[in-house]
Amino acid sequence: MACFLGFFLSKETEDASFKNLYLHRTRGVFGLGSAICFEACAPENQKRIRRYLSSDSAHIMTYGFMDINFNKESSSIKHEAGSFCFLIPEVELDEQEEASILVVTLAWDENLCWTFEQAIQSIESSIYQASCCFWPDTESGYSKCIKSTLRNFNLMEGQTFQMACTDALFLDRRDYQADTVELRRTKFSTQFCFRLSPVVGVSSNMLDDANETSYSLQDQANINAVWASLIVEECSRLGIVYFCVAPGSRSSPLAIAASSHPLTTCISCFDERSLAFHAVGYSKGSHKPAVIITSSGTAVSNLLPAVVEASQDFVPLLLLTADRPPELLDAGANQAINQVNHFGSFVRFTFSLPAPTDNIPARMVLTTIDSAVHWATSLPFGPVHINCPFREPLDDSSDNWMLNCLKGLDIWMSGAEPFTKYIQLQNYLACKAGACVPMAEVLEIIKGTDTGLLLLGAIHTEDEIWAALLLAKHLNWPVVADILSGLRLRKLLPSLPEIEENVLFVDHLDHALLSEGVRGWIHFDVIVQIGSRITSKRVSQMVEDCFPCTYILVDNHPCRHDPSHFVTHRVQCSVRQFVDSLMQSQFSHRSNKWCFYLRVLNTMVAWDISFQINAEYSITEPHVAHVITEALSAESALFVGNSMIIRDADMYGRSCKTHAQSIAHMMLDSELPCLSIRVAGNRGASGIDGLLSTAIGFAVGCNKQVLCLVGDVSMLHDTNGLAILTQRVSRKPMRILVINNHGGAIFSLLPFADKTDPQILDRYFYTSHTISIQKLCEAHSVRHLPVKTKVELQEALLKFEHEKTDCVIEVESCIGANSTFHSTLRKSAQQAADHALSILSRLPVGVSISDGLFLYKIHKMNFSLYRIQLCAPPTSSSADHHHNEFHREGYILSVYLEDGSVGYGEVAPLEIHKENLVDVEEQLLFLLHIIKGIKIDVSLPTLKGSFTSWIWSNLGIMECSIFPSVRCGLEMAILNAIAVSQGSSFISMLQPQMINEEIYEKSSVKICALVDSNGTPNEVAYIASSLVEEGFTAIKLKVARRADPIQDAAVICKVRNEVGPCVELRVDANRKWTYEEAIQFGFLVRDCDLQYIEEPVENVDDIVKFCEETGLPAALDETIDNFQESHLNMLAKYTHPGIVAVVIKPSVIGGFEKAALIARWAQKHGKMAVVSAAFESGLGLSTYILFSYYLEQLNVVYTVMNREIRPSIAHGLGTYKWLKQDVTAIPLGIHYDPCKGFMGASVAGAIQLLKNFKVNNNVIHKTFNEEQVHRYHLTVNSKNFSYSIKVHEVGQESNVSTGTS
Ligand SMILES: Cc1ncc(C[n+]2csc(CCOP(=O)(O)OP(=O)(O)O)c2C)c(N)n1
Repeated sequence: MACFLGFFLSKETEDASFKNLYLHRTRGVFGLGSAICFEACAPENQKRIRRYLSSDSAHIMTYGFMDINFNKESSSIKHEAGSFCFLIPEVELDEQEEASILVVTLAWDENLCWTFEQAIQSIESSIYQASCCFWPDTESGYSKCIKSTLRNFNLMEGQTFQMACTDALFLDRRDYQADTVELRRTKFSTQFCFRLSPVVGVSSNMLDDANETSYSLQDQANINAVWASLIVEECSRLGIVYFCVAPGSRSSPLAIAASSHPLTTCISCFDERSLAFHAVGYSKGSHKPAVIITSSGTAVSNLLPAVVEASQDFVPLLLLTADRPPELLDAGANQAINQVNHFGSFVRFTFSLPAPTDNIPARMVLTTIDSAVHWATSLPFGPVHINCPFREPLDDSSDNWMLNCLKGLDIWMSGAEPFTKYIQLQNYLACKAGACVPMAEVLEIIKGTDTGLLLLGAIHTEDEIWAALLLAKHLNWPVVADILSGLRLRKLLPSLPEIEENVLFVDHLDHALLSEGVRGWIHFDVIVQIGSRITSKRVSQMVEDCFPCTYILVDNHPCRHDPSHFVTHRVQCSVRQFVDSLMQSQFSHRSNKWCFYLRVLNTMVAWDISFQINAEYSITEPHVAHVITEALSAESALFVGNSMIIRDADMYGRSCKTHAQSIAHMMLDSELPCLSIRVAGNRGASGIDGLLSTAIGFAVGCNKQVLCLVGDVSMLHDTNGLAILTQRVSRKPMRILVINNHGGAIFSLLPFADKTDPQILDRYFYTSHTISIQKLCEAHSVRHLPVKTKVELQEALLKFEHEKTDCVIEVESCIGANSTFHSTLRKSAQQAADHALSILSRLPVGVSISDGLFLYKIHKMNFSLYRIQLCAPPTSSSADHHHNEFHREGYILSVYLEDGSVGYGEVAPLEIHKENLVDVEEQLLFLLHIIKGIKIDVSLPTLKGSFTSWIWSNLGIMECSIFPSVRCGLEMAILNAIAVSQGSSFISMLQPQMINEEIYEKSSVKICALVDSNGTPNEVAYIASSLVEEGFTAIKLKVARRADPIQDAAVICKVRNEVGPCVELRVDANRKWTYEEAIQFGFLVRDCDLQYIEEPVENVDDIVKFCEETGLPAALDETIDNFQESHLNMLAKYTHPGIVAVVIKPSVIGGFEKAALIARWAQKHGKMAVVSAAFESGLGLSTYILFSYYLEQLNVVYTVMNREIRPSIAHGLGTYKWLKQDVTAIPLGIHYDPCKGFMGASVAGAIQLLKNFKVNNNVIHKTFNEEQVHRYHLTVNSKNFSYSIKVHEVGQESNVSTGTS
């Protein structure tokens, strides 16, 4: 019984080849070893066979051939009728559609030579062999690949074989005559190989050429072919199977050998430069060298750019350049140049072979390859060059050669190993865990670090990415992850929230460093950098600025990567080795405060970047970088081109949440959760050449769905990459996203751009063009999708994520707009960083944040129901105007901090709110109990998503569950409480960088009067003119309350007549008109110079149409109250210049944070952000006055940024006139401001009111304090399960209400 047998049957009906098997892309049966071998020999064999087959082995299959006689001694097979050779494999792997079945069969017979022990050993070796075949990356596994068997066939000439299979019992029952045994031709027997001994095998059309069933060195027609096939075979034995073949005649022996080898995958391109970059990409993706075969002459020179990139980025490559033999060099022969040492210092090894001859032992060819590959794959990895001269004949015409040049190759030929194996003992073993002195020193430094930074540069494998993450967690240092680290564009896993919680990624350090304050403040005493390259110049500059500090650089290559010459410790090892050596030590976590500061800084800059990008209606280049993570899954990898896109991705890329899915969804979805995204780029020499080709190679090498981002000039530089794209060699489909700004936009951001003649810039820097990328794609039959909007981009990325074809997505952009937007982003981020710094610098002295990141604790909260008298019913009310008593009800919240400070807030829903007083009371009662003991951190007043996340993470309330008026009141109370605690004011909380009591003293907020418009035109006009006399310069009139718009128009015309042209007149239709009515009104008041018409039409989709048709300005009000999804997404519909204002009622839209977001959007788009009250008391109004003032200050920033003049805006706080009574005795300071010339609310007055706020107990009807709460766990045990409910029992004994949480 022999144990070397092996076979493979492919089930592929289309495109089956042995290569597919090797690349794990085929289904089939794979067998190794023979548990039992059936041969037509002595009859006693049959008896023996029976012993192994019992009735329950009916499903065991046997595989083999009829009519062959296999002679083990001579290792040969003969055709012989009636003979056969069948086997039951020891290890059989059946790759089905959905499942893999592994069968192991053990058979032995003590009476024969096949003992139990031998059988076990044989099985072990078969399993080992199988694992090597299927996972060829395992140690030396590749060389054992069964494919090598194909190389050593020794078949009878001209004989064809048909492989068959049957179940073992069937074979056993019959006498083995071909005509009587009913053998099944295996349904997939068209492709098979069967190895009978180390040197004998049978195969069908596994080879590329279906007719070719055998191959041996002796068969080679001439010595060129012998050497070429030795080179290719040795490469394949070394695991190098990806060949990039450029056309040419001199290289034909190599091209033929590579393309006819069963193991190799070949790809070709007429352009050697693109092809070589493709090889670089493959090597980057697979971490194995690709081979490039070229003809002689400039074909070789064209490899240089890729060789330079490979050399600089430590990418292994093998260049096989065909050459003329020496006698044709320097003699005027065609296409002959000096190719020796052609790549100078950019290759790690170079050797010029002699022209093939049988005078030299062929072993020399093998040792040359072994040596070259050793150099390529030893540190520092890089390209190697073997120059290969060939004499004619270059085809496979026969030319005698002496077999004895193969002397010494017998063992090599009968095995599958490379000729020379290089063995390296890893020196790091000796240096583990501080055993070596320098590493001990590094450990000591890290242990003593106060403020450390972990800088992650380019990291190339998933394992190393995980190791880096582990290190970040272990050190608890802030992390700055470069775009090439794989951890910059993270996917946040709901199942692993602790990663983002425990590791502080300072993703936006680059933009935070735009602030001079931050640059002066930031300092690290130890920096550990993993991986050599850092994309951000500002981060690199910061590292320099930290000097003197300890700067430890870890990378496995030995080269100096220290352009600023600051590295103090250079650790040469892999990331894993470094992390392993550090994991055994414990480090104290001293820099809590430092981390907290950086977290606040990063969050604020991140918020601003996101805001600017999301609030921009049109698609921008930073937007592409910002959303790209959403288009990447566990199956994907990213290839980033050079110039702007890599910088944009590094600056504006962000992590994104993987969608929370239902269990059922998760089970059906094949997508695995992932955290990191592998990212590659050509940063060795940062060329814009060959990027497309590299990306395609990377896709082949890493076997992932690659998304490639490139600029248009880069794409045009490498359009021949499209020719490579159309050859789909065993890779997943790619998405290529080209940002077409019609030139090299990066130059517009350089300092000289402003000072250079635009024509010169255009021609010699941007190289502006109008080349159609679409037509280029068409020419190459590549799918093309143009993208002009954000939505189109999202759809295009999604659409092609699941399609099987490659595609080019072209995003339209423009150099000028891109440059302006980048500048806006930088300014805005810088302000955000300054803002963060001013918050942090105002932390009270002596505040301890060692127990976390919190400064205040809420001691308790209570709330009181107030009822105050109004002079008239609110304009929103349907109350009877003839009544003479009108009231307003609401709640005053009091939030007490542990230090005794109290802050007040108002919750007072009206008819315009969705919630009413009863709903609010219920929610406040709930809050009363859960808010006790909750901590508040200093970043809460930033109003940049801080409240939303605080409410969710501390109170456990989802954003959509808290009533808008409650949230508004809560924010008001908390901000006021912090202000009291800090001895400052609500306004200083929002803009700590601007605290200046003197300025507040002089400042006032312009107030717009509100007129209900009841009465005749004359009556209304009279009211309006009395308001003007009082000092008001802005009046809002309610309209759409009369029988038809003509009457409303008459009132407005009359008012305008009466108040004169200088008063700002606004009208508010509250969506009460049909489109036709609104148009009718609009035309009638065309000449009244209205500042805007608020919500003129009932159908909000008609508002833009209204502006266009009437040419009148409109404002949004109810529209923003009703937003369901992201505010910025919804607002994107209203960027039309006809919409000139947004009226923001904080209590209706859900608080100041949302109000600030909408106001910022409005200001960014040049619209007025008008704060409006909803008939709140003096408490709410004073907070709104300060909030309006805050928005005015933000507006000034835009005014400065855009060099435009924006007049101050009158805010909708005229409702104060309705207050006959108030919740406080302190009066609101609203009066005519003679300096400004308008009716204004004093900022200092509002500050004072809030500071000295005391509730007027006369208007309080009921106060709600914390009731007795009885907390306990209720455990419920049922038959099959048990659960526990946390119960909070609230209330009196007699009136128990129960809630669960
Ligand atoms: C081979 C090479 N030539 C020239 C350069 C200089 N260079 C850097 S960026 C750039 C323009 C790239 O334009 P594009 O690909 O459209 O990207 P964008 O600048 O628009 O982001 C050039 C010419 C380079 N890096 N590499």
